[in-house]
Amino acid sequence: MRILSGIQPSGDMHLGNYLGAIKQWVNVQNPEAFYCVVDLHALTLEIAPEVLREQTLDCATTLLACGIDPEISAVFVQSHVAYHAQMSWLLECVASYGELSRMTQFKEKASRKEGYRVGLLTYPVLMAADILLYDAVEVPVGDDQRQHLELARNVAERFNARYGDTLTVPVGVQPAAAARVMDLQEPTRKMSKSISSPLGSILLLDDPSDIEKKIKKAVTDTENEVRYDPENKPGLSNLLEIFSNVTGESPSVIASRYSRYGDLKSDVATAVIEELTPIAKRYRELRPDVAALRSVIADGARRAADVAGPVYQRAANAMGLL
Ligand code: AQP
Repeated sequence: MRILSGIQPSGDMHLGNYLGAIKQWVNVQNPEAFYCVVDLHALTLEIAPEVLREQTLDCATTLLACGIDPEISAVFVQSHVAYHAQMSWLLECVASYGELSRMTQFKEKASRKEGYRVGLLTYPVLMAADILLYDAVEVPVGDDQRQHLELARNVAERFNARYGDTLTVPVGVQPAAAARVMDLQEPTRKMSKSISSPLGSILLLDDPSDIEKKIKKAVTDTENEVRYDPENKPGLSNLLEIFSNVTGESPSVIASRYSRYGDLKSDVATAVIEELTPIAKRYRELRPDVAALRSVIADGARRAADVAGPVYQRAANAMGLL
């Protein structure tokens, strides 16, 4: 099945990226799956060129370390396939200013900085281009991307209504548990590369002792009943969701086995450490071989361009470009 998803090289990858997105990518990978490091998106916020370069390679390495097999799925860097930027312009002429300015992430990020970049407003259109260029049927993403995915669907439907049936309308797919992993210190906010505090996010390359410390210090509540209740007990429910994603059991069933927060935290820490240790090990093996990495992403870009080129052409023709 045709699948497309992406990740920004905007910082160190965390447990939310893995449980909400990358783990799903591994499970559904197939020769029609395209996974990209969306470096153009990372330019919407301040980022030093040398940092972006390194983080793009870090991010590609993480995908491989998590289990994406480049012999099966295509792993590539967004800016290496110029159709993304070209398609984005076509779609900017289909999307409306009003719908972009209503995006929650835009409002949040724009409110934090005066003189924000125009790309911060238009980035969801670039994301729509990323998806629609591949005729993606499914887009496995975390819950935080639900609104952007809806925009991609609306833009595709509007394009088709205006210019004839041209683009595939995709659906978003979320994991059963931990679709939105919350910050461990502020459990009403999602764990994020660009915003979370050091104690609030578990990084994929954290040492086991740090993972244990962060989970033990995770903010819960002043009650002592272990219960899955995201509204009233967001911190505890977040830990139960993480545990559920790792073990496959439902959060409520897990909760019923515990009477003390401390015991639950210990077991969550053990489960997360077991899940992440092989990933960190593989990452450390792969990351030094930059030539091999570059060869993987060059091959991925060729495969991506073979698919994206004809779709771009279809859209350009439909709009009347010569
Ligand atoms: N907390 C999360 N829980 C579940 N899934 C998540 N994703 C991100 N955070 C969580 C999913 O990871 C994929 C890549 O998203 P991203 O690169 O936008 O990740 P980020 O950590 O959110 O990065 P930033 O730089 O901090 O971006 P913004 O500011 O946009 O949040 C996506 O599938 C996403 O759903």
